[in-house]
Amino acid sequence: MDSLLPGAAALNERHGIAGRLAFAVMYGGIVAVLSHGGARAIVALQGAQVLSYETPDCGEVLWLSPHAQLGTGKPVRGGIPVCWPWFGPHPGGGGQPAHGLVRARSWRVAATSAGGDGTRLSLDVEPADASAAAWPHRARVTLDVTLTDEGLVLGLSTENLDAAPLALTQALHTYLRAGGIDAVTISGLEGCAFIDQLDPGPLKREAQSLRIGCEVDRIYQGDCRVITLSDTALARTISVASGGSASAVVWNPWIEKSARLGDMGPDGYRHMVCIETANAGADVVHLTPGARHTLSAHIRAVAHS
Ligand code: TA6
Repeated sequence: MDSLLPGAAALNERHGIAGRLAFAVMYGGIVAVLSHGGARAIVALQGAQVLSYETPDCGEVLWLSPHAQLGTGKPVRGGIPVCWPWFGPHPGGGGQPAHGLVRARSWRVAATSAGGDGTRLSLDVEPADASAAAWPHRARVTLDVTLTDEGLVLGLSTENLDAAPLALTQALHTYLRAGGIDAVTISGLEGCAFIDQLDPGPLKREAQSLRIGCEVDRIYQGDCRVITLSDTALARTISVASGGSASAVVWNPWIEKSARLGDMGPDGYRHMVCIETANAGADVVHLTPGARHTLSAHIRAVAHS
């Protein structure tokens, strides 16, 4: 984490909003705690990563590794990691980190606000100079997190500051909490073509709603704008609605990969499913000089009546 990062007290002085938005130290780093209408969200400045989203009716919506620790130089597993300016392995290969350059970077507080419609935090980051080799572009990237009565809304905006066009893939890599993997059904992908990352080859097509009973790693292409996870164990349905996207990712590492990852906890794979709002696969964002694109995710949890 950047040593120049101002402390929580200084951030509260400048950006805190009584009863709505406070900065604190949690998980070994500085986080913003957003409150609105009984709901709460926790956002780490490291990686602009949402670590928690709780609602009065449904409790914790997101899954977070039991080993979550900020300031280690490694991304935290869980919550909503920001994958930017590439999704997955670096397009050019080589020793670049998976899922881009900003997950372990310290982001800057750009603005905060609170009103009847919600509580909002804006964070931005200048990609490290070291990125010049990995991604030779000048761009401004901002994450807006808004906690409202209708859910948690994220907007990941990229503005091309260069005189040349740029190409971008990205994702809001949302880890949803599940009561039990055998109790969840994923809908909204029926009929969508997908890249099976575990079985590369021609596109496959989703025939029906999805149950998870093995490792799943799929990049869906096309109109998958509202994906829902129905959870009979937690008696709730979580919806993820996207904007600025023509792709989505569904991932569960299952048993063997979880063991290899080492930060999933003893049976973490049974209690999470990633439903990721993305520009991935063939869904590449091309920005001309001065152009701006926003990838948005609206996450909402509703208790079963
Ligand atoms: O979004 C799915 C995926 O690309 C998987 O292939 C797996 O690598 C996952 O992301 C987690 O990536 P990470 O770099 O956070 O371990």
